[in-house]
Amino acid sequence: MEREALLQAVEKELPRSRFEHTLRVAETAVRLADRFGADKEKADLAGILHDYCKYWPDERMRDWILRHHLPSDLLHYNKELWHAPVGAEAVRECLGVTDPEVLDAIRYHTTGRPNMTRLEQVIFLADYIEPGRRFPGVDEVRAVAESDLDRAVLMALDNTIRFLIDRGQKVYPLTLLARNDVLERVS
Ligand code: DGI
Ligand code: FE
Ligand code: FE
Ligand code: FE
Repeated sequence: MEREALLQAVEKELPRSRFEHTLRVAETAVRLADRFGADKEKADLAGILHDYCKYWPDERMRDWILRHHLPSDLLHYNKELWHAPVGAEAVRECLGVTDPEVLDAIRYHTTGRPNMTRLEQVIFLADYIEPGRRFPGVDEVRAVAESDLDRAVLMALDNTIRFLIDRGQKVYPLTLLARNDVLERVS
């Protein structure tokens, strides 16, 4: 599918505000890719597609996790995590996207993981800092993202983990592993 057709397919799945978030993530991801040496075309594609399943009903996502043998431990964690791995499967099956780097960037855009590729970091960070985001602390992450990809990813992970702890919520183990890993790598 061409970019324009993919955009139309995504637009059909999302409310207007979420579609606009998607466009801002793609734009931000291309800028970050340019800055930190990731593939700009893949960053654009992964940005466009990353939230493809965000508005699928929980039951439909649960069904995909089971039928497609996605990690079933996800079912015991926040439902907000499901749209990322399900999204990777869905854009492959429904939209014919085959690039494994793009699919992994979608798959890990919410949790992160240890040893993230540059493209995965770029999508993870673009989703966090796109100009529509208003989290506490996001401006500090935006400033660091001007020059240090690992450190900006670490700050985003720290903020998210703190946010979850403050609300008494579970943290998915992969997010903790991602944080430990990037902590070791920051300069
Ligand atoms: O889909 P978006 O709203 O654009 O952003 P996302 O895919 O990063 O977000 C989902 C939310 O998931 C994020 O605000 C925090 C929440 N969440 C719940 N449990 C976890 C988690 N995020 C991470 N990284 N790890 C968790 O265990
Ligand atoms: Fe998301
Ligand atoms: Fe299948
Ligand atoms: Fe998003």
